[in-house]
Amino acid sequence: MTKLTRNEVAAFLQENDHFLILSHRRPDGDTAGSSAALCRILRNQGKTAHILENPELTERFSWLHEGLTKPEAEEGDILICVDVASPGMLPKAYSHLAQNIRLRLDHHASATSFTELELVDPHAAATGEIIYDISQELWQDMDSATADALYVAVSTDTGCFRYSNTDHHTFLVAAACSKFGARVYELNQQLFETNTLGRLKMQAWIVENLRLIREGRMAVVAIPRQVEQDIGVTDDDMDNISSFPRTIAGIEAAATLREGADGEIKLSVRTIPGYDATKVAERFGGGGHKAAAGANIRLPLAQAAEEVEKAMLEL
Ligand SMILES: [Mn+2]
Repeated sequence: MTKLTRNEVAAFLQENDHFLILSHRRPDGDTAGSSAALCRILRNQGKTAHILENPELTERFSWLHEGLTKPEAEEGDILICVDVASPGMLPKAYSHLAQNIRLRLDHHASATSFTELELVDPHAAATGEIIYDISQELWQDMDSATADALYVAVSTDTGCFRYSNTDHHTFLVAAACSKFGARVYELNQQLFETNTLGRLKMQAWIVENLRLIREGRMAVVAIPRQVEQDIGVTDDDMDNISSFPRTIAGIEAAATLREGADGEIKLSVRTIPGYDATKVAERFGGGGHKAAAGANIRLPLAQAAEEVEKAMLEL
């Protein structure tokens, strides 16, 4: 595996053609927005570029990929993945493509190198920041659709610029997005200022059912699938729900467990500076960032919650 600088990635993109961009499973705003922005930047350079259709993309972010996707990889495609920390983060349908990915653009501190080339910058709050830097090597201008996509990437991974990963470069990218026509107000309203009734009901359930540990400085909440079904929440309603328990005053670290349709437990850990969430996630084969990390656990929900609580107490 060879590590590339932003300049070298720009040169690689200029020298090649026929790109296919992959996003991660349970796509969030960063992987959806970064893949859309990269695809648009490449097309603006006269390249042929597509995003591989992500079967798990939900309504919240699917508009970003409109007109940019194709259903499968073709002979000769140059595969690039964005915001993908390990082969396990690829949608299951595409795990066989992992070994053919040429370039990985990512910002996860805890990650597994699996591509021929990579640019991984853990200091970037979002992969969108890296895409922006690369775009500056290729295209000083930006159209409004690219600006929207980059704004979604950067704003969602920083909780609308509130998380500890936010720095001057994050704002610089946001400022550029605004300058080039990103619908900042509309996107903020849509992504951060509105809640569905289902999401609020789920938050109420979490408040009633979370378990406080370490004298109330930590919380663990385990959400049975049946509860999600009874409340009637969608995946969009649950987007980044794991950041919610951490917003309760006094809570410094929170773990949220969700039971998937296949029985697999999805763990998400959120912490304030001074803690390392990856330490809990890595215990279960996952990873991520210091402030936000996750893993998939193959245990019954109650047992998984117990194991997670033990790991949290060791933080
Ligand atoms: Mn990200």
